[in-house]
Order: sequence, then C-alpha cells, then structure tokens
Amino acid sequence: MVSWKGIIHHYRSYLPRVKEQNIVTLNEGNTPLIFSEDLTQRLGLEVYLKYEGLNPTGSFKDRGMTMAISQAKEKGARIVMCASTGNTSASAAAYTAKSGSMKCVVLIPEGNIALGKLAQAMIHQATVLAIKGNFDEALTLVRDITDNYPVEIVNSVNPFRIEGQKTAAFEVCDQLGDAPEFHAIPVGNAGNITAYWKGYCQYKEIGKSRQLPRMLGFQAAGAAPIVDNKIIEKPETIATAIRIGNPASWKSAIAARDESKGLIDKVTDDEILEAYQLLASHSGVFVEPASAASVAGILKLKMRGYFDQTPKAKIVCTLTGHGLKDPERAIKIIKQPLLVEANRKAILKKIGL
Ligand code: AN7
Repeated sequence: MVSWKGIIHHYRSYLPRVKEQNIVTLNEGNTPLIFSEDLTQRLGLEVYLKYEGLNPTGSFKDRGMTMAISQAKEKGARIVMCASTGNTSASAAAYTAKSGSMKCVVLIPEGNIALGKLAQAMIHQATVLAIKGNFDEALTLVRDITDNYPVEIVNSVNPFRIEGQKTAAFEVCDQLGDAPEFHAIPVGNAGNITAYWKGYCQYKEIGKSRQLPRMLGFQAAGAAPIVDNKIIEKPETIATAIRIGNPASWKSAIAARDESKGLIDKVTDDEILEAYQLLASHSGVFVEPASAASVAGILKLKMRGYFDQTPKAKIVCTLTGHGLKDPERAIKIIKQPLLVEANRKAILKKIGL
C-alpha cells in the first residue's frame, strides 16, 4: 500500500474539492478498528473499537479539521476561531500551526477542559481565551464574532468539518467489508453522529457497502439535552468533552437516530467511569472519559435486552479521544504506585514471589 497521506488524499472523490497546494494535513485517519474479545463476550455481539485517539492530535477532530483548515487556506483566511471543550481547540491549533499562514483563536470554558488538551492548544501557539462561562456560551460568542468579522469558524457548524469526519464511517466499512449492524458513539455537540450517518449513507448509495447501521448515541446524564428534549442551561459531567447543553447539530442528530432506527440515550458519570476503567483493564485501550460513554451505553442496552434479537451482530464503538488527554482523571481513580525499597528482596515480597 502507498503510504497514507491523510483523509483528503485517500477519500478525495467523496469530499469537496481542495487544491493540492492548499491541503493542510497531518496524515490523519486510517485509525485501527480493534476487535475486543472482552466486550464481545460481555455483549454477545461482535464488538469492534474504532480508536480515534490515534489521530495526530489524539482525537477524531483531526478528520474534520484537515478539511476546515484546508478550506480556510483556500479562501485566503488569516484567522480561524473555535469554541471548544478541548479537543477541537487542540486540533485547530495544530492544523493552523501546520498551515504556516493562519492564526488560531480558541475560546474554552474556564476550569472545564482536560489538562492535555489545554497543553496542546498552548504549545501550538493558539491564542487561548478562557471564558467565565460554559461551552454553549463560548460557541454563541464565536458565532457572533465570526459572523461579523473576517474570521473563519472551525466548529462543526462549518460544513467542511462534517465532510471530513464522515470519512470515519468510510473507514469502518472498508475495514469490516460492510457497515456493521450497530454503531455506538458519544454525543456532545452532535457533529460526529451527524457525520457518521452521512458517511454511512453516502457509502451505501455509491455501492461501497450493502447495509446501514442503527446509530446508538449516548450523552452524559447531566448534559443530555437531546434525550431530555430541552436545553440544559448548566450541563455537568466529569466527561468534560461532552459537557454541552445546547448542541449545534441537534436536528441532524435526531435525523440520524430516526432514519437509522437507532436511539439516543444517556449514561451517568459512574457508568462512564466504569466503562472507562473496563476498556483500559480488559481491552487494553486507554480513552478519555467522554469516549467511554459509547461503551457504557451499550453495556446498559445489553442489560435491558436490547440486543436479544440480534445475536452475533457486529457493533462498532467510536472511541473519540485518547486517555492521555485527561491524565488527572485516571490518576484520581486508580491505585497509587506502591513505594518499595530499591532492592530485590523488597520487590519480590511486594509481588508475592
Ligand atoms: C472526546 O472539542 O465539542 O457530538 O469542542 O472531544 O461531535 O460534539 C468535543 C466533543 C465526543 C462529542 N468525544 O462529539 C470540542 C467538542 C470527545 C470529544 C465528543 C467530543 P460531538
């Protein structure tokens, strides 16, 4: 296989055109689809993990960002801007750095962004503005400013973001040979569920896949506007990536749910943390808490008997971001290292040999 040059090169014929010289890429995409023996046993379904934490900046946002930043470059933009719970800002900062011609401004909710993401936005030299408000307020401000000044918005309300992100569904079909029966995914601003559904539909239409999955979306219980059917003014969850009370792609998420005959449900922080630890300890995959919402969700559906009629079906869970994004959360809930004298005897004693 020729070396992988990123999603725009690989899926060029299914994406809006960008001139070669304007493509800004970090060779994103081509992430592994990992078979989980453990979850397969627990669920009685064939479970695959689409590990998007292995993108260049550690989350799925890179797929949309290569498109959005390339398009901004093609338009001659000088400044791009986004609101973010962390991953979008990390990705936007990295891709603008790579562009060599643009500056990046990010608005983040003060005190509610994981440490790794903040480090990323800052080391790539974005202008990072922490606002005394939440993500939804930050996005309203960014929309206002980018509507009125010569600044490109690179949140997922930018349609090029969705175009790039839909390539994850193409990859799943290419890797499995067809779409799975079910696709589970965390839902925050609801861009990604929208993008996957678009990708699955497009691939089927052109004959690259034969079936469509049911889309299973999961919000955090304290930030579940779509499930509760109302704007949440003060969303709360330890999964800060999806601490969003008024998703921009609300309507298209509902369309994806209904057209696919799927569902959007909510999971508690405790359920998220349980799935987070289970993925790390039994599947060998370290994700950030928000990513574990998809696995928490399907474990809950299993208990309710949701999968009883579909034994052996395939299910893909998108694991949206890397665990190293939020090291503080991991350290908070695991056992501390054991302190031991620097000699053989002491070590053997500790490990029971
Ligand atoms: C790890 O970075 O909204 O439903 O500003 O970082 O498409 O919003 C992140 C969202 C899931 C939810 N998992 O995806 C941002 C931001 C992780 C995320 C989501 C996000 P969408």
